[in-house]
Amino acid sequence: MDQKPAFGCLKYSEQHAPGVGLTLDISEILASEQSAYQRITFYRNPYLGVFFTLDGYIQLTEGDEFAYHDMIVHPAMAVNPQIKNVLVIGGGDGGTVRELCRYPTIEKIIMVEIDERVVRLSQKFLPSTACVIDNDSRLTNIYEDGLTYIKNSASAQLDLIIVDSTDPIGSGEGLFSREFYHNCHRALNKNGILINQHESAFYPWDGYEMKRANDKIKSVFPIAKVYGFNMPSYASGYWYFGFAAKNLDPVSDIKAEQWQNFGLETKYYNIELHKAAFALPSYVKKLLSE
Ligand code: AG3
Repeated sequence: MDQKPAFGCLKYSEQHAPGVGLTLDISEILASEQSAYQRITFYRNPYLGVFFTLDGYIQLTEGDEFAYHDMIVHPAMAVNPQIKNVLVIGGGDGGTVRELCRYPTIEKIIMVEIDERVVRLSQKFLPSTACVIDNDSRLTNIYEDGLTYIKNSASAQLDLIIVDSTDPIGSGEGLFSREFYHNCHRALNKNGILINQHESAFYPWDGYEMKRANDKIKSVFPIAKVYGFNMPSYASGYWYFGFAAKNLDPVSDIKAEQWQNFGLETKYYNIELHKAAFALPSYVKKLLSE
């Protein structure tokens, strides 16, 4: 993390718009394989540390994963600090379950990841995110398609579902379907919350998917908002999660004091930022309301 940028070395480049992209120096290619579901590649960058891609899109870098994983977990926990029973779909790198495991009050976490290879490679090259996998008795790992898992799950049992998915292409596509959202609604109890990876708004192809997902979630859940956060390694540097619920509003129902009593140190998340994250730029409001 403290090395000067290198010149003339191997580059990783990802296109985000015509003529616009993100380029990272590669100091090492750690692994590259085609699993049953996707091409998985792990690299090292001298500044951002280890990063990995699935089918050519960056999923996380050690340098900025704190923003993603703080924001996928802590807002829901601040809205309902009584959450005990959690389902995570995707999230094979372990960052999401790492943050969940910091709450002593959470009793049970099931992580359903389609691709065991993502988990095993993360355990090898990303111990900073994969550290709780196989190490916390509250956590059960299941290697299955989240779509199938939720279809067969019991009704009204879960306090929280987190969908830490890839983009809606390839193996992640079903996790953006109306059928999937219906099953999530059924599996959640009356105070249940669904958090999902919600793409981004600035570039039109991401914005198209963001709106499509939001329209479907709005037709299933009475409360369906999105909230944003700064994510330097993703397209436009800004990304969104969805917050959907049957009953709890993400801003007016926040339990600030109770959350603060957990005493967690967080590098990105705090209560003031929580409220601000749900305030959207005008062009995003327009995109989602049209
Ligand atoms: N999950 C993938 C987020 C979406 C990435 N998309 C993109 N870069 N176009 C990240 C997993 C972190 N636990």
